[in-house]
Amino acid sequence: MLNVRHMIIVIAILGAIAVFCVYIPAEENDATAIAEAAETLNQPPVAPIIHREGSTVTIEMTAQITDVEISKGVFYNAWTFNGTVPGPVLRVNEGDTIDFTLKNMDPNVPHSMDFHAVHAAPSKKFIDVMPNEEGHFSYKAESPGVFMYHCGTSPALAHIANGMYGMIIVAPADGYPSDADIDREYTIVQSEWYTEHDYQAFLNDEPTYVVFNGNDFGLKEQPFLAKVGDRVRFYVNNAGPNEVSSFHIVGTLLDRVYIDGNPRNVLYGLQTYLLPASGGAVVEVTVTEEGDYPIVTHQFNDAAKGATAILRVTKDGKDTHEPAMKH
Ligand SMILES: [Cu+2]
Repeated sequence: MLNVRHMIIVIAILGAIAVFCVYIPAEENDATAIAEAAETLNQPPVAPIIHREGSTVTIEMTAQITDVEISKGVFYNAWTFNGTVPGPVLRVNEGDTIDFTLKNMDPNVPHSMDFHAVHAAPSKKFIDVMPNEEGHFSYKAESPGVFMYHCGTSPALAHIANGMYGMIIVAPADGYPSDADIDREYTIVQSEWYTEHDYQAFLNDEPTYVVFNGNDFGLKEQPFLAKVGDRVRFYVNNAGPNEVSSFHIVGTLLDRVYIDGNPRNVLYGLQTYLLPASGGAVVEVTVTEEGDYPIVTHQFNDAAKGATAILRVTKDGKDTHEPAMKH
């Protein structure tokens, strides 16, 4: 038999549990619930449809749920653009009109598109596209550069941490002053992976992996390649959502950095360039000797969590297929 004192203790415990539940932010409940609803889906990647007519570029992308390999044998049930993380690299020219369609293949969650490359009223042009529907939007790309795009549906933190981001390059109308010197070009998107669909981990900024181009192994197994003496251009973007990137290439200097990829924002001879969350840059380097040049974020806790790539320099620019240098 419970006596009165026991009853009071039980009621107090139940009350405390009730109060605790009430104080879990609604956002967190929403994010967890919608993630659980989608967890059984694995939709094969759908290629984006991109074509140009004069100065109008038609781009059709999908929001979809796809498993992606973030470390060897480790898969994340990601929310994606077109089934890859990062999403496809988009290239348009300064002055182009982007005629954009987002098809939402996710049966459970609305998604949206926020292009950092355009002027647009977010409440009209970056709005949610409901499950199994499509949204159509038109923008002008008036500023050249290297920009992030991402899903901005609330809570944006969950949509970005789950994989919905990528890079859009708006090529300057008159090019970069250094165009004629460049021998090859590559793209790098830095981002974080957290415990799968764990909104609290996203909030706490506790990434399990920090990666270049979506995983911690691809750019070590298949290094970027260059020939001795080449001038190499990297289009870089830091998708975050939470970390900054101290972008650094071991064994060379950043001869030129165009901040956010705008040719008017040029810096010379840097050792490291700081990319804020969402920030981009065009980074140009010269490689003078054969060998492996690690590319890192110089925040070495993040480099140790995966954000390392290799630029392999050989006599003929072909891969030696040797194991990559560790850093
Ligand atoms: Cu989304």
